[in-house]
Amino acid sequence: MVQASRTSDVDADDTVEYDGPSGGWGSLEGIARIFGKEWTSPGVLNTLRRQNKPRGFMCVSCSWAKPADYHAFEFCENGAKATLWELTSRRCTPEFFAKHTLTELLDWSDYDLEQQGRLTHPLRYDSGSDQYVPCGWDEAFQAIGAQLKALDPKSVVFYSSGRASLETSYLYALFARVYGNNNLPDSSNMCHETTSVALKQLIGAGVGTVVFQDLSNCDAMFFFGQNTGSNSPRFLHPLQDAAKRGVQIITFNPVREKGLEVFVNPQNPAEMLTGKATQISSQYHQVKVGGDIGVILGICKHVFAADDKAKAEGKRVLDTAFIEQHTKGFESFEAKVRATSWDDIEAASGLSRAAIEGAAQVYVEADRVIGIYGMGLTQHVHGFENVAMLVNMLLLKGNIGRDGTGISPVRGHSNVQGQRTVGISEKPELVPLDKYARQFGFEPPRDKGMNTVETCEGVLSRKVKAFFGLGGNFVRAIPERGKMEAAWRDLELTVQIATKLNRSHLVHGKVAYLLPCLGRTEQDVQASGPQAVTMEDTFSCIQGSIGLRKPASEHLKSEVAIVAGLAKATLPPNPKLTWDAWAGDYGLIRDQIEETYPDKLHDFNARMFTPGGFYLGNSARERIWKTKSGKAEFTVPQTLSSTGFDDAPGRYRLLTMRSNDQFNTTIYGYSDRLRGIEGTRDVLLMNPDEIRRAGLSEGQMVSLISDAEDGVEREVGPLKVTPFRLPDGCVGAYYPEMNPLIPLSHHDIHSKTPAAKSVPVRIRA
Ligand SMILES: Nc1nc2c(c(=O)[nH]1)N[C@H]1C(S)=C(S)[C@@H](COP(=O)(O)OP(=O)(O)OC[C@H]3O[C@@H](n4cnc5c(=O)[nH]c(N)nc54)[C@H](O)[C@@H]3O)O[C@H]1N2
Ligand SMILES: Nc1nc2c(c(=O)[nH]1)N[C@H]1C(S)=C(S)[C@@H](COP(=O)(O)OP(=O)(O)OC[C@H]3O[C@@H](n4cnc5c(=O)[nH]c(N)nc54)[C@H](O)[C@@H]3O)O[C@H]1N2
Ligand SMILES: [Mo]
Repeated sequence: MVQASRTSDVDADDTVEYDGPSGGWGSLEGIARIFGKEWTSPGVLNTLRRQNKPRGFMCVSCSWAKPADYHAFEFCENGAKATLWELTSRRCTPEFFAKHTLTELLDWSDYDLEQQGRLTHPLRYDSGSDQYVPCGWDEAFQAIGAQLKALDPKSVVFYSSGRASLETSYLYALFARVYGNNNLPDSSNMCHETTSVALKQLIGAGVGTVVFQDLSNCDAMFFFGQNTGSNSPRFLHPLQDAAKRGVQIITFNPVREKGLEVFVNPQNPAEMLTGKATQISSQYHQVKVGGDIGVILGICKHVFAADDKAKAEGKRVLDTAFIEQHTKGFESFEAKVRATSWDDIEAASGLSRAAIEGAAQVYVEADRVIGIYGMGLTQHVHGFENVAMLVNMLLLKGNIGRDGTGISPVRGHSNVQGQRTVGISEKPELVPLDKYARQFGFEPPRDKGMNTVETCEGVLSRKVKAFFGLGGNFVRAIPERGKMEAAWRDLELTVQIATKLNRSHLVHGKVAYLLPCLGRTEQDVQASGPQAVTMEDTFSCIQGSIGLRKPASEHLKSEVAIVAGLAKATLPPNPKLTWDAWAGDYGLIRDQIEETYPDKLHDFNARMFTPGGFYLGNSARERIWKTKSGKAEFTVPQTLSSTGFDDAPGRYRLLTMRSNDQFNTTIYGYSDRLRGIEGTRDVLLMNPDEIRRAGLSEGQMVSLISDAEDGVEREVGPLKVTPFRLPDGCVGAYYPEMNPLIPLSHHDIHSKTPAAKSVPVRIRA
């Protein structure tokens, strides 16, 4: 095996570990294990062959780029799993619901619920039998519409998960606003909201500045808290190319993630036969959970020291011209960095000064640097500061707005970034409401709506009366499960639009509907013929997607048709709101989107099949800073730890993780192959020394209790103590099982993103 690490802080000997590379044969076996022979049948292979290609369909898993010069198979292990999950031959029919009450199904695991397969019929909750019973579409629309008309619009919430297309999202947001609110929380509120808020404030653009080509033009990449091997595996190809070019890849992650260590390209027969792996990270630093502010501050401190030295020789490390012309707040940032001691930096980060300086020297020497990150930075109480520190670091050497440089948040859901582009937001200032008013002849609500955490608060305080879920699994993805599920029962109305059964469909309001929709792989035929939809990837490129599979059931409707049907049944007639025509021809929806957003989405219908997608542009990439000051802004960190709580004896930092066998709350199976954890998700990961210090032993069953100082009892268990290479003081366990431990108030201060990566817990033996 290739030795990936130069800096390893925890010994591998006594821990569970997978000794294969990411990719390779293991990834093919990973697919076969879950789907058996089903996955190599011709129909399925033909579908997979069209995945992520021009005029094909865009993967329902992550939002990684769909490049114009694609591979023969432009899908990865987990993209294939996500597709196959939708293509399953299993069906969750009215007969299934006739056999099980919802109370009974509450005891089923997430895995078992989704294993029932695709939903086939629109369903209404029958309180007499405590079951879902089939109902007609029109009956559902009329009943929901009548109830919405009777409710105060401000008490209704329209959630969306980041999978719905641009066309659906645009109509959904329009429906909410004409109805009378901006209550449009989305999965991004639990995910990269930190990014949207921080980057908007600091560089004037709420999304990443990097484009796909930059990956081929950079000299170094700094990777913080993103698990490429499981969550965006197609990213491993450009990473492998970069590593082979000699690009320095410097990783900071409390977990030694396989995909960031070694990779065998499953599409390269020579690599597959010889097992020749590429080392991905040139340095791998196991930072303490919540230690990134300290790390990056240390990097910056070394940059200043190197700059002092260079000055003596008449040179500079800092890009002083850039700092002068383009930034604000440099002096106070510099003062703070110089004043912070290495002792404090080492304590906060859990890394040695030498290790941080080793990483920083790469930054000093590289001309073009990209900063990449995921949930490891965003899901903390001081997540904003995490992102701000990465911006600070990049600004020091003008690493934003040049080819081969920039900041690159790796977005999650396949269209989560796109939903924001077309109006899904609870923040009215981010949406061109005046345009909506003119275009559709109504007065849009101007007051701020509820985001995810505020929705939860509203459900608890009974201010929220009705909840719509456009996809997703809200009650399972949010924190504070105990209180939330109980309060959910008091909602007057819940409506879920979904492909598969999940827990959010069981935890329902007094009146409840479950409306089954087409998946993205399926053919969507409307009045004007077969339809296409569009998605935006993590690099701000928009591309069309066409499904060709026969729908899972003849009773399914498209998401567009469902939203249009609900809107029509709810809203007073308005000749400018042509819901039927829009549902009959999605090209007409794109015309409306173009009218609302002419700068970015002009010629939408003509450009939607541009190979590789068409680029929306990014002002910060052009060094136009749409911030309050008109400059890119340095931030002075107020703390070195992003956890938001103090260390205390017996208190651990819990990081909640995704396995290689899951997509968010969808559990495909019980193998976290790349981490060597097999057969169960009920584990508590901690390093062997920590196990001993806590007086525990390997294999012992324990539970975790929340250590928030709010007096609420929260406990999850039993969990099996499992030795795993993690820094001292940190423990790991799986999302969503651990969500009951996260207090609702434990979120990023600025964006309210739940702080799922550093939760204060204690162990109960
Ligand atoms: N197969 C698959 N693909 C997915 C998903 C999925 O569940 N399964 N989910 C999709 C979605 S919605 C999203 S948002 C993305 C999520 O993708 P990621 O952003 O990769 O999110 P996570 O897997 O939650 O964890 C990120 C990494 O952060 C590390 N980490 C935790 N705490 C810290 C810290 O304090 N500092 C640092 N530096 N690192 C830390 C963890 O060890 C982990 O490797 O993936 C998307 N793609
Ligand atoms: N502790 C902890 N909590 C977290 C996180 C964490 O890392 N740790 N991560 C957070 C993040 S990043 C996110 S994005 C959220 C995820 O939160 P959500 O996006 O709400 O959850 P998902 O699990 O992605 O939703 C899965 C469900 O979507 C439905 N579905 C699938 N495909 C379709 C479709 O095409 N149309 C429709 N209408 N429905 C469909 C299926 O019914 C499936 O059960 O969770 C957050 N919660
Ligand atoms: Mo996400």
